Amino acid sequence: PKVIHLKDYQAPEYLIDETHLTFELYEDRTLVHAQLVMRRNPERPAGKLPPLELHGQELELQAIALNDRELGLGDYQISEDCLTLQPDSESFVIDTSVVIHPETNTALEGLYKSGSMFCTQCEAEGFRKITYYLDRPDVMSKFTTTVSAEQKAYPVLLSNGNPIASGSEDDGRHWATWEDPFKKPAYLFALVAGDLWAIEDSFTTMSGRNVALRIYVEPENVDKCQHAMDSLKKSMKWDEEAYGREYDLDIFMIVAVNDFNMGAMENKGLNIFNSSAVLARAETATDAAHQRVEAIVAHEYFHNWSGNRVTCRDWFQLSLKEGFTVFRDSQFSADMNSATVKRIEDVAYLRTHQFAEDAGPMAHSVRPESFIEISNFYTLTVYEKGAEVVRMIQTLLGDEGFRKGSDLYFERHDGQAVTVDDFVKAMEDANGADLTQFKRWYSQSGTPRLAVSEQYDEVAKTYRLTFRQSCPPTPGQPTKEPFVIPVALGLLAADGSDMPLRLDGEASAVGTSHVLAVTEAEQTFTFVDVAERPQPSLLRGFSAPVKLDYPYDRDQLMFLMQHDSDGFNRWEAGQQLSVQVLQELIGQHQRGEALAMDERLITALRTLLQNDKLDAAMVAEMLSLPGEAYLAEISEVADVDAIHAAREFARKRIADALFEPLWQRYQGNRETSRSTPYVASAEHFARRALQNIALSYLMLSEKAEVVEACLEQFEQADNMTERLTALAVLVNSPFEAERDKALQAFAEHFKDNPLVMDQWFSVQAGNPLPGGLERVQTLMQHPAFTLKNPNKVRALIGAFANQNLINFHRADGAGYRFLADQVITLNSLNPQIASRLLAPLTRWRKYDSARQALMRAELERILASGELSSDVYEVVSKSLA
Ligand code: DPP
Ligand code: ZN
Repeated sequence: PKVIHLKDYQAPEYLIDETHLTFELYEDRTLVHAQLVMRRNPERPAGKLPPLELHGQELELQAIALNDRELGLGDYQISEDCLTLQPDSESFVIDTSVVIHPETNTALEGLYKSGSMFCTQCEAEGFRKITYYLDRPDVMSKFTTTVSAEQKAYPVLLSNGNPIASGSEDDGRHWATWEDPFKKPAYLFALVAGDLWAIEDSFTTMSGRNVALRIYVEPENVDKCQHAMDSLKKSMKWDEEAYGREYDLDIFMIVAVNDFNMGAMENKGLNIFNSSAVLARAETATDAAHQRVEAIVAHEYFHNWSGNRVTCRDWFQLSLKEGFTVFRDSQFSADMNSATVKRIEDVAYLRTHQFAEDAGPMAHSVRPESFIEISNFYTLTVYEKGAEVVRMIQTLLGDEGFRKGSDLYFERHDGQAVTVDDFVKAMEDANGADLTQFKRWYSQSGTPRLAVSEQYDEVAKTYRLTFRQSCPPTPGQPTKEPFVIPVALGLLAADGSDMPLRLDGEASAVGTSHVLAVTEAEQTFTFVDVAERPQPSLLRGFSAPVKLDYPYDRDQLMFLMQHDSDGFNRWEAGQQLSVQVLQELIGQHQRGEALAMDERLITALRTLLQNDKLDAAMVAEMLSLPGEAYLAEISEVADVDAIHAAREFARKRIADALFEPLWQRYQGNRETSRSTPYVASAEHFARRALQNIALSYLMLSEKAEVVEACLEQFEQADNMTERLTALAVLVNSPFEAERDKALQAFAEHFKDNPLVMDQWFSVQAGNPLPGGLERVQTLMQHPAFTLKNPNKVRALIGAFANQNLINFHRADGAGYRFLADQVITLNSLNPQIASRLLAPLTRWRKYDSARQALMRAELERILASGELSSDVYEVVSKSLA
């Protein structure tokens, strides 16, 4: 397999001004005719005409013509992924006809069938499975697309842009032509044909244009689209207000499909979504699913500017659009819901999963230097860390400066395919800033550590903070240069109030929360006029994606938990306290001692529960102990048994000690749920979150009244949030009869709803009780399960390997063997899903030597299992390197 390097980038030799496509869809084949109006790229050196190399994979070429002249076998060469010919003029037209087979395409890349409908997924390099083309994002073209299909089975025919013509034939077929007035790269192409219904709405843009909005779904799902439609309209308005970005076509369409590798895809004017990211209503989707729909609808919509109008020059620049767009959707979600809770969720996710990626064999920078298979780089690093990098730019430049920078970026590069450097340059130019050193965040991989020490001088009233930054070696990067780390901080007085901050050498105070830019390996900042010894509140709002190392003791953490004016840091203090307490328990378990827990954690949580003025969502977040995967990530050697035992012990201790206040909170909130209809809004999410975490603790008491309450909630709840939690706590409980009955009733009731069945699989896949692997193996035989549907794979196998650590890592290696078997099967069915599923095995260095050997052996077995896709090959070979 070939390694592709950023440093080898060259602009294309030829450009495609116009692309005219015709698709004839049949049940056993599809004919694609492409007419490409091409010319030599004036930006490449003049002279002899270079050969034209068109990308193409798995295409059956029927005919090819150059300027209307039919070409014969000697006129071109075809290899596995390329068609080469020699043009004889600066401008020319190529016509090709190919046959492709969407009906057997299980990789879900290119044109394929999901159920009875045809749909496409072209990002990153799927368009080359549709027709011969310059399938690279810096080739932007105007597309016209005609689709023809049998009218009865495929009444709806869609592509990008505006519909310009349609008609019927005598033979029962019909056709439609779409024209997209905006130049775009091929990865944004889309086509859909199916028997779909739409819900319709409209949006008036800030300049007064009317945009038709349509969400297309299979007929049985039209009652589950309203939330996505509301989210779309909110997104359109928000992007006008927050970024001054207006929508540009007359119509915006979303289509929901059941078989989809990703969450969704931002094709110009025709977004194609995984149905899990569109469909949501109270009875079938949880609060989390509602929030996910809102966020993904927004994300894809925001791509219309950050991705489509301004796109990427090459795939190494993927974070240009993804990091920026994730940042934009996180700002949107923060504005729509609770900003602090959104930040907590994002940081918890980043630290658990992206930090693990940074510490593993696939670690790469936000702008990678090389890849074998670009699909493997749609990663947490490119997306989530990429968003953190954009967030740090905003923190350093301020809100206004950041907006000036983004305005300049969109204005300067509209209609272009650009780089991360162009983005940063716009930020610099709009602000007169120098971000040269800052750009190391794009080129250096790994999670930096930031160690902090302090010194208070009681006589001089000065307070010194010394920062030491370092970054561990990562593959290909043994040493690193210092980053620019923005540290937002405050200093708390003994009464819990924020002290005014004045830095040595500055004339006046800078407020009570301030951003220091740490730029050197070691750097000291001195605050003056510090009246008393302060408690530092560091890295407020998680102002940089680093591992902070400051020796807080538990009393300090309890103090910050109560008093910090920064909501994120109040939560963070609670998390740190929990981590310390849990690590102590882990140590006791490892030494074979009886477990004894520091009761201060209980005291702190009791204080929280008794304060009914606190935001319920925050209380729920603070009651949630750090997850097992996070505890594994921060361990030197992850001892899954000790982690599980310690965390379960702590949960039980909390449940026993706080039974009364938890029971009160539970009952009060459940009563409200019973008497109010479901509303998908932040306030109600918060209330249900607290109710549900209370229930999950209470069940640990195994008291009859709690089991009864749980069953009542399971049976009577009018929404999936309450019902699914009740089911999950039953599944994880020792009440076998109640559990089996509930599982059966749930499956019977929702058997025709695949998204709900996904949740049913997930709840069981995550069950930590012994026998997890066998349960998953049995569930794979369930009629609702299939390896061909990515959502099912993720819901059952993915959830097992990623969330059920104690069962997946069982000491005999059966969990690893099982996962490797699935990867080997999926390698030929769907390489992208196979490769993603592999992630837990790549983390082998985190475990004890016996498990390391077992995990490596499975990776070796995959490597030797036959012909591997480039996706799986890259991840396995790098993991073993
Ligand atoms: N559809 C994926 C996303 O929006 C890739 N562009 O992130
Ligand atoms: Zn995206």
